[in-house]
Amino acid sequence: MFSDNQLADLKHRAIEVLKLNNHKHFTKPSSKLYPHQWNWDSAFIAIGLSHIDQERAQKEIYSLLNGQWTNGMLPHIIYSQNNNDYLPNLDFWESKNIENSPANISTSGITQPPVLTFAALNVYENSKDKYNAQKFLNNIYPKLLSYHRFLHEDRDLVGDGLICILHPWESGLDNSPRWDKILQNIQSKNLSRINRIDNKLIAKHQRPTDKDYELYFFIAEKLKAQDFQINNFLNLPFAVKDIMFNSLALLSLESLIHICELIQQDSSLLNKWYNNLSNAIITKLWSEENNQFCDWDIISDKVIDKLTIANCIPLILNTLAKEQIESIVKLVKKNGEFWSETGFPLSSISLTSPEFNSQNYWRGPVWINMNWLIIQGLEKHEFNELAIDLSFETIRLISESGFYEYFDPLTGEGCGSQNFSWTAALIIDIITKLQKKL
Ligand code: 2M8
Repeated sequence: MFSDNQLADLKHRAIEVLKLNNHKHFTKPSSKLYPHQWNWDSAFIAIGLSHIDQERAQKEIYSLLNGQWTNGMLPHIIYSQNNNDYLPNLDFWESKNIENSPANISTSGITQPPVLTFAALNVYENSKDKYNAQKFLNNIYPKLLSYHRFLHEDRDLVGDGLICILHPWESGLDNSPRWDKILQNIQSKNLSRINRIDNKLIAKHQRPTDKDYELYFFIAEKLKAQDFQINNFLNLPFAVKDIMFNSLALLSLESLIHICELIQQDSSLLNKWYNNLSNAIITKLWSEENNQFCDWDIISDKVIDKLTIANCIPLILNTLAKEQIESIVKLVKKNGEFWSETGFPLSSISLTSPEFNSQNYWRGPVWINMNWLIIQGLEKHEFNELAIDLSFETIRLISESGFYEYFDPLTGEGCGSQNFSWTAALIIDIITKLQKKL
């Protein structure tokens, strides 16, 4: 379907995108729309970089960890100074006033999906200079451990082993319809109008609504008012056991246990967290009624039963039952819920869902990190042919449309920002692995 030269050429173009977005020790998600360092973006970016420049991949992760708080929290944004072209800007979080935050770095006060530890292990595995990579793992291990302690202790709000997110931004899938009901139920007279920058750079219909933004700021203000420390979750506007976040935390924990073996550290505490989280995902976030994994809203104490690609991300886990694997594979294959006969896979929500919108952000478009995670899951459970088909469709989409942030699943049209870093980084990973197989 693609010649060796075509694959090499696309990879070369992807490397150029990462060069373009390189900023000192990290890579911006895109140069104008996202001019700072983002948490899970950097993890995906480090995976791509690990194939082409080990030193830079390691720097990407060191830079992210520099923003870590003393309670282990890894912020979703680490701000570069002197750039006020993004909202919320660094002053909004007032992180400098908070004891836990790093002294000389401005960060947000919330986190993002935990891909970092998985990425760090990938960087080690893809490295040429293993001596240096081992040193890297030794250096970052205490920070990774404290990060996971934060997730498994501070964010296990109910005490059942599952991690809670406190803001739609923490999910990474900001305006996913999974959050609609919770956001609709927030009754407040204190919503302030936000003078947005994002929708002046990108077509309005491709971004969240003004109301979404008002609610995002409102929820963040509430968290800020309590210094991002949670005493009573019932007072929070938003608290969810997010199925994708928990699956990524388990994947990352598995990587941390592996890192422990590589650098000869004791992993007994990690094994305890692993067993708790793994059992909790399988028993508490699997809905027999819907025959799918679901999120849980802890404030209303109710299941969230939307069907989005996030509900399929548990496929990356080792610990699923056969029926659970089969039900996800049925959803993600061609002519399933996310891949139409004539379109491009995988849409971010079910193509038949009433909320489906082919160009609006996380409410329909294809995102390359979602395809990439599903490819990892398919490979893990040996659906190799489907993994290769999805890899080639992802390559086709980018080679026809460019390195966009997201894509219309019906037409393939590129949406959001151009020259988007994780699109470039993950296609480097996909192509490199295909080149080894073919
Ligand atoms: C998007 O989120 C930011 C807020 O964090 C935004 O819309 O301004 C999301 O797609 C998120 O997952 C991503 O990490 C971030 C940067 O690419 O952009």
